[in-house]
Amino acid sequence: MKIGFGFYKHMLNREQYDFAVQCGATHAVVHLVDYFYQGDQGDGNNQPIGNVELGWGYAGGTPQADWSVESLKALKAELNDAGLEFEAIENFDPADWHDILLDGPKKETQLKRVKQIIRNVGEAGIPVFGYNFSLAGVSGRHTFENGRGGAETVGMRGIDEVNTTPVPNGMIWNMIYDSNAPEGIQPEIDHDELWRRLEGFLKALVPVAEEAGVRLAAHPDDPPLDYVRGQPRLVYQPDMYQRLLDIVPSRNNALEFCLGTLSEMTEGDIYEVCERYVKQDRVAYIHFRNVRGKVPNYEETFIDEGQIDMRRIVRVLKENHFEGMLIPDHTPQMSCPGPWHAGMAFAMGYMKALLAED
Ligand SMILES: [Mn+2]
Repeated sequence: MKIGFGFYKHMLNREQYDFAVQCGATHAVVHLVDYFYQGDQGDGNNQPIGNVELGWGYAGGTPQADWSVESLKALKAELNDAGLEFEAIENFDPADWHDILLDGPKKETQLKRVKQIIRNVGEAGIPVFGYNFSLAGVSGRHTFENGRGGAETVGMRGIDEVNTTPVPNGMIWNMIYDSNAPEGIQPEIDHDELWRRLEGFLKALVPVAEEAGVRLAAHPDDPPLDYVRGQPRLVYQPDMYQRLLDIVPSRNNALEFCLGTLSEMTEGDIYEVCERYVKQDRVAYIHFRNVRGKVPNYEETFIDEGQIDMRRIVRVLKENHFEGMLIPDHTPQMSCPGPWHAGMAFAMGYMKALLAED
């Protein structure tokens, strides 16, 4: 197995790459769009864009991601030079696929655009592309000082207004893609309609991904509730991942397997769930993190503090010959001058020790 490190867009520099390598990372996951935070302190996580709980502002003010082959190859060369393999990109830009998610008028144009992105990613030699087919995105959580030692972490204490406030027109994935959209809220759709949209997306994209040598990897819904902000969710119980895989039976239709989110779900045994999907060879990579509780009452924890026995997960992975990458995804913040980096370094050291065991 490989140990990876995730870089947000504003972290794409040599100091951050060196930090990751010092933590034991050999592989990199890159976000070319900063969804959550725009930090200029270098510690990844300290300047929220917009309203943290109700959604983040777009991106109108930040440059669009550059998906050209040259730019991707240049980034790959930078990572390689620092000693990292470029294993995956995580997430499309809402500007590139909002009408695929919403079944809007630009859907066909945007399908062409995301197909070209996948071809470019393949041509640059990047083997995995993670995505989350979601309207409301990651939203509706609160921050608590509930990690060990009072560490700051995120979670939920029941359903409240941040989970039920409808998504306004012009917003997808917490980001405003059209600031001139008519006032009002997005029309509510049902689960069948959302699955129909996903089916169209996968049937169009997976053949392109196969040809490009790229594995599309789906993240489950975080938090895994049936509805968030008035819109349905796709994968909020472990079995729903199977439905997604069965739409197009291909190794290139794969999973960005988030242990934390899966363990927050109200059904399933996390070890059996892990074994079930790894056995099918459909797990592209793993968000290796821990939580305590189930939706709608849970919190993210330090890697050794939550309800998942991470050592047992590693045993399941080894028994099933999983060869892919693990990344910490996110961790509680630690009380020191580098809260985000300290949390990551702690998780990385723990992972490295687990993988070194027989
Ligand atoms: Mn995750």
